[in-house]
Amino acid sequence: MLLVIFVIFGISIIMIFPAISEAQSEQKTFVTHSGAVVRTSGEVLDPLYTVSSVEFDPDQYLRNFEFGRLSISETGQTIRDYTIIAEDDKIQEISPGIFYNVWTFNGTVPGPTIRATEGDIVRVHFINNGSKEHTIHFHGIHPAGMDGVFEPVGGNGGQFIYEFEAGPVGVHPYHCHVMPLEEHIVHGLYGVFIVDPKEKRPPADEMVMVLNGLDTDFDTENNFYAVNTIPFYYQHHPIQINTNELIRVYVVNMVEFDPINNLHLHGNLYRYYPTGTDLVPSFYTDMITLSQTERGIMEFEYEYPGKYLFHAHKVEFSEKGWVGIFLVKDDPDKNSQKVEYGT
Ligand SMILES: [Cu+2]
Repeated sequence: MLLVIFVIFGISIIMIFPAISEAQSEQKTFVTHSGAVVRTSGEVLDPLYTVSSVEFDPDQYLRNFEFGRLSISETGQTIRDYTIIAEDDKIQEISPGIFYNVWTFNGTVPGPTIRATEGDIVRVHFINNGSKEHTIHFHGIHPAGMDGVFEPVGGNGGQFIYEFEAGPVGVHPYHCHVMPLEEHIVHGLYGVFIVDPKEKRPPADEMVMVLNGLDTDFDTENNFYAVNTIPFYYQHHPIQINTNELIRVYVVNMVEFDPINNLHLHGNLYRYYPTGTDLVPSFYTDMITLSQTERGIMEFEYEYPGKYLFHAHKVEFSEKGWVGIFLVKDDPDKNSQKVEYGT
């Protein structure tokens, strides 16, 4: 009987105040420049141009390396062909309810991690499907004409082929170099380029961490910080590793606006190779400091299982998203599944 009264009461409330039940799922509706309609109950930052949105999986990005399409030159040199497409009209939900207009290489921020061996011919087929001019500027050694600075590639299908010999050994960023540079980088046009030594580094569980920030209110200060774009992602989805297994992290700092960033590992220390150019580590530490595009390789093993934090020791950054967890599992059989690379 009581239930019936409640149901009748509930229905009459909805009949008298129909807006109440709708208000809870109220959505904003936007008409984009292309005429498409977007609905969201979240905030929308920066103009929307299209409805295409980014599908970015930080778990997948973490251990994904692109070795290119392989061929051999007449002189016997390995050629690696990659295709990178720039776009500047994607929408990404970078935090629950926060939608941001990201500029992407191959549809994501960061763009693909491309990988070659020292001395290979790297050939990047660049297509600019954005509305603005873009380029790819690789850090490393290459001819002036391949530097991605003075030859902006026009939007709406402009093309350029970057070709150079991979080197030096290490981990290098690549990014768009069109002015105003800050805008092009902050919106997400960057990625990682790894050059392996001819005699490979020891097998390891390898991963890429791009430290980045998001200025969502355009006041040239970051509102969010992250490792691999999504704030707090690896805190909610800990990175699973094994005890006594060699872990190798390629870390690149792409945070703009803030002069420095840093990386602190809990319950452990790592061997650190600045820029990865030397095969002998320079430091044994739990703390590195990185300025813009500074990068390096960290190597470590965990002896004891459990959860360990890694984060910016600049506490403001970690509290705004730049924090993660390694979940170390005791799995002695895992050694047979070590990641092979350089093929
Ligand atoms: Cu650009």
